[in-house]
Amino acid sequence: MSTYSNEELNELLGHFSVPKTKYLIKPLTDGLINDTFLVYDTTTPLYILQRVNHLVFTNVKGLMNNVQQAFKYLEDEDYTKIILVPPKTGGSHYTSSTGNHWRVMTYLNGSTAYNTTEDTNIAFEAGRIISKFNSLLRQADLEDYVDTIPRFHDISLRQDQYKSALKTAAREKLKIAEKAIVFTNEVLEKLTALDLKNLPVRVCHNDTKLNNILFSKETKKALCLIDLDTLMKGYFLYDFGDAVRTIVNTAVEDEKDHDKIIFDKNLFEAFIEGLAVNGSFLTKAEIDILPWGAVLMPFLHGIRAFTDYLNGNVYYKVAYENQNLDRCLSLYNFTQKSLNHLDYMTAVLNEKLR
Ligand code: GN1
Ligand code: MG
Repeated sequence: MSTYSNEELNELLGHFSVPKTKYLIKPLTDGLINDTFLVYDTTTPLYILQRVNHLVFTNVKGLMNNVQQAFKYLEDEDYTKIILVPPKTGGSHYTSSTGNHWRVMTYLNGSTAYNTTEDTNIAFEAGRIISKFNSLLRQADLEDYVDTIPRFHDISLRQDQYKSALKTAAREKLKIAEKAIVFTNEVLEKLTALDLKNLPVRVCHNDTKLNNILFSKETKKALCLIDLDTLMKGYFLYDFGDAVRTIVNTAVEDEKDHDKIIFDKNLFEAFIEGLAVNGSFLTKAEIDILPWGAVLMPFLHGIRAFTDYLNGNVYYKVAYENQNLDRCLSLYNFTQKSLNHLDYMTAVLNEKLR
């Protein structure tokens, strides 16, 4: 993350409609793309200040349009609202003299997020809030949403990017990643054969990992989804798969000890029961393909991390040289576990979601 002093951050925050005082501003380091800070009024966290990475999100205006459009529908007694704090000059974000785009949101005090869980109540709550989110957005008009990252979850695009990275990668990297290359080719064959054309296009979150869900610290109820940057048109199986890969897998995304990577059936079933609370919006064709979402999404993130490893870590933030390879291998391990559980997932979905 780029480094900013407390003074610089306070100066940036001063461009927004917030009470004038000196805030304490601390970085949050979970995201891999944007720079995120938590703003405290000495001890109470009040706002999130964020720099949108415009190298990844080249259409910041479109992105902010999508977020604002969606906020109109994300109103419900079972869904906690987050408010975008406008800049003093109007609009949705502030562009600094260096060309960086900043935004401010209210922070939900008493909320928390989890990278992984072993708690079936959390898995249930995650399912409930994701289906609430998707069902609230059914009212949205697809035409109002901009494709800010075209073909974001398109496996053919990720395949092409991977193939070009292979061509330029250093030979020793190819040697280290030999097994991963074999697995990539095997799974690509299956996933590029999937026919998604008949699925309904919806406004999706497109990054529904567990740590993008806020929970109440006190009641452990899910409050809402955060990080709406990739909110755009998509298929529900994307949101489903991202949730499964982070809720049903009890290990973190870059876990090196693959013995810790488990497809936990209790968590899966609890998650589906949560989905079923608002689940009637799904069509038969969507339910039928959902198990493949749990294969597609860990694989897709795996191949993207792999590609970035081959390219020399130009996209994701990394804490050490081979972190993208570790992400890839861990995500591929879970992909295999989802492949082994396809029939099981179909049986649970048929029992609980129809
Ligand atoms: C990125 O920065 P973050 O964590 O919100 C990525 C997602 C991946 C995620 C991996 C725009 O999201 O697709 O799921 O890393 N976002 C983008 O954890 O590439
Ligand atoms: Mg994200």
